[in-house]
Amino acid sequence: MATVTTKVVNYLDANGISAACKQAILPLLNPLAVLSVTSQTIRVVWDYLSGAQNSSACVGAVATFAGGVSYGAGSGPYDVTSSDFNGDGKPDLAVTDSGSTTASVLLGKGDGTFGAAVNYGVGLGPTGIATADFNRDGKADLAVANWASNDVSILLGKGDGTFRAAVNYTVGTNPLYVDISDFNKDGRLDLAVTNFDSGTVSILLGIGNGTFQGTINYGAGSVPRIISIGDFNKDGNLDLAVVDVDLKNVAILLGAGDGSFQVAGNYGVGSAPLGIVTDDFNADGKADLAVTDNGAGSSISVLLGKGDGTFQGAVKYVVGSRPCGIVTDDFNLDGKPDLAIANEGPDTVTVLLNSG
Ligand SMILES: [Ca+2]
Ligand SMILES: [Ca+2]
Ligand SMILES: [Ca+2]
Ligand SMILES: [Ca+2]
Repeated sequence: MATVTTKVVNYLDANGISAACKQAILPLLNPLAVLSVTSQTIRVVWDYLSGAQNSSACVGAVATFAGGVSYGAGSGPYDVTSSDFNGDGKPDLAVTDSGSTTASVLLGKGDGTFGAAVNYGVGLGPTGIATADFNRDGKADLAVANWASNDVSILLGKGDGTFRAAVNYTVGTNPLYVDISDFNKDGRLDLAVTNFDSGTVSILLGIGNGTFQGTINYGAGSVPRIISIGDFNKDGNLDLAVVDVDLKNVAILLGAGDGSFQVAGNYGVGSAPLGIVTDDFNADGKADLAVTDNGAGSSISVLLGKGDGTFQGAVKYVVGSRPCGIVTDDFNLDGKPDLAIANEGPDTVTVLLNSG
């Protein structure tokens, strides 16, 4: 990212947005965008990007994020993921209710609106949530990290928008975030979970039928928060970049390709790192990282990868105050990955267009 253009856009009416920013998500995904999760509601916008045919139209579309709609979820909605749970071709939402023991599913109507939430039992104080097809039946399933019960709930989708009863797997202390990939390259999806208060990442290898092998924990610093997955040393094995809010760095855990990981470096990224994404921002074929600093700096750090699992020092870009969630996508359709950052202070989104 040699140079960037900053475009700050106000979104929604600012009520309660900052509460939502604590989760490092801002999936500006087609065909809907989930902007935030407040104390009792989630807010979504529909996709203003689809149909944009040129860069100026598309950037203008980003600036029209003003049309937020709120939907009731459960108690203390924390994180959200999206998939087509009932197979009607329209994306749906699943939200963790951190103040209770449920995850809420809201079925999309395809016009940017959603039906009423249906709650499914999970563990205590659910935080992170992710979706994929764990049992390979073509129906989207859910994985939920449960902060207060120190486990992960797996809910297998029935394909009609409903889910089977949760099966729980013990992880570390206070799991916060869950992500999904095939770490041991057996074609079966696995889980990576950050354990906020045990300084570890739990890896659960999938068996492919919706169940998982026993949890294996890997040291990942002090207070791991969010994970971004990529192949940072270009060996064909997936690696982890783990944001540590206590050590104020990103830990790189290189994968051996068998589901095991080893810390291979740490990189300072500001005073209170929070959100992280990976992509090849400078088009050199090597995966890079972008990390928000939720502290006083009003900046994000971009770490350019060297392709061997190491990274150059952080280059900072000014955004709004207290940036939290970050996503990468090609917002102006020029083939280069851009960044969108939710700013907790002013309740804005900064879009950094990649001109590098
Ligand atoms: Ca499934
Ligand atoms: Ca696997
Ligand atoms: Ca690798
Ligand atoms: Ca790169």
